[in-house]
Parts: sequence; structure tokens; C-alpha cells
Amino acid sequence: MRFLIIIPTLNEKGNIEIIYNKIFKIFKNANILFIDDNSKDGSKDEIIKLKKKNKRVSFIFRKRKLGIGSAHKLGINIGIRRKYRFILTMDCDGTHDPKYIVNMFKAINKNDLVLTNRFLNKNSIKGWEFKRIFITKVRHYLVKIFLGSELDSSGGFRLYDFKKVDYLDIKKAKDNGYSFFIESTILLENRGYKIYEIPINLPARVLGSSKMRFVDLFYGFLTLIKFFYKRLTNKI
Ligand SMILES: Nc1nc2c(ncn2[C@@H]2O[C@H](COP(=O)(O)OP(=O)(O)O)[C@@H](O)[C@H]2O)c(=O)[nH]1
Ligand SMILES: [Mg+2]
Repeated sequence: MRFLIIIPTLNEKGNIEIIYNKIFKIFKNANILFIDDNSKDGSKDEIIKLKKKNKRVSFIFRKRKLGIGSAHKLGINIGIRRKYRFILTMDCDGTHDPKYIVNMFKAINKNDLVLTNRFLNKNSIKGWEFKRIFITKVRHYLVKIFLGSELDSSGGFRLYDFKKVDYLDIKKAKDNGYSFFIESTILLENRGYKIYEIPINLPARVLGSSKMRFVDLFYGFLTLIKFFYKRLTNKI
């Protein structure tokens, strides 16, 4: 089966070859598109090195940090133009284990979009610092209470079937940062797409550091309020 994996990168030098090896160990036929936002740590050289080694690797190097959400939208758009039906998105930080892709593909046949869920397995986010676990759980709870969604909507480890999902419905998620994930999930869920979730364990990042800043959390909160208002006024 022909498919494309979109991986956004921002200063992930140590993680790039690791994720590449893990993916190609399981899927010799994978295609990877890295979207890098001008990493200064040598990530771009790593990506170029892999592309020289394997023509299934491609990349887009953007001139500045345009955001993870914007990287996902661009990657998906390029994937669709390259005529990929199945497009998978994942982080480069080592927390998204390619072994789950097998189950994601099993589930996509009967669904439009497959997400990964950190709350279905007990202790699936073991090893994370307290602050991180707290933020993740509170965010999940708020989405459930205010937006009425049980989905684990804030993750970027997903598989889309673009024979069934219309890219325009994804583009409606305007946020270009981390809030893109919650926004797109809520929009797609409300649009009536069939969404399935695979339980995953999400180990803590080992190499490099999180790119999520306080301002991202703040925007995430604003997104929640915006959608809550839309929900109250029946606009979604
Ligand atoms: N291209 C691009 N990638 C990003 C940006 N922000 C984060 N990433 C990448 O998106 C993935 C998830 O980011 P991460 O910092 O691990 O976020 P966290 O998991 O929420 O802590 C990683 O592969 C990052 O390198 C961005 O602005 N642009
Ligand atoms: Mg991460």
C-alpha cells in the first residue's frame, strides 16, 4: 500500500535518524516528508543525508518557524497533490512509536481517520514530568466537558484516508500551532467523519526538548473557549 508519513521537525537532530530507521525497519515501502522550520541544530543536514540515501525521503525546508499545525496542513496538501490516498502524521521526538502504524492501517479500512489515544491504556504516559501529565489530563477533561468530545484530540499521530476525508475540512482549522490538533479533530468529528482511536503508550521524550511554549498553552485555552462559544451558538 502506498502511503506518506509527514514529520514536522524543529531542532530534532538526534531524533531524525532514529525515527527514520524505526519506520523503514517495519515499512520498506514508506515515504517520508519532513517539514523543517529552519532548525539551527543541524537537523536539515540529517534530513539531506537521509534523502541522499533513500529516494523515499523528501523534505520541505521553510525559512522560519511557521508552526506545527501549519506544517501538518502543508504536508497533507503536498501529499494529496502527490496523489497519496493514505497520509500519516507523527512527531519526530521519539514519543510516537511506528509500531502502532500497523494497527492504524488495520483500522482505517472501516474508518475515515484514525487517531491515537493516550487515555485508553492505563499508565500510558508514564515517565512524563508532573507538569506535563497535569496539562495533558486537564486539557483532555476540558475538551470533554466544554466541547463534548471524548477523543484524544490534541495529538499529532494520525492516519487519514483522503478518499474519504476532504482536505477543505482540515483547512477550516485555522490555527497554525498546536491548537490545530484540537481544532481539526472537533471540526472533523462534527462534520460526521468516522473516527477511530488506537490505544497507545506515549513514553517521555528522551532526546531534545519540547517546542511547546506557554503561549501555545494559552492559545490552546483560547481555542477551547472559541469552540465552546460556537457550540453554544450552534455554529458547529
Ligand atoms: N516544522 C515544525 N515542526 C515543529 C514546530 N513545533 C514543533 N514541531 C515538531 O513537532 C513535533 C512535536 O513537537 P514537540 O516539541 O515534541 O511537542 P510536544 O510533544 O507537545 O512537546 C516535533 O517533531 C517537533 O520538532 C514548528 O513550529 N514547525
Ligand atoms: Mg513531543
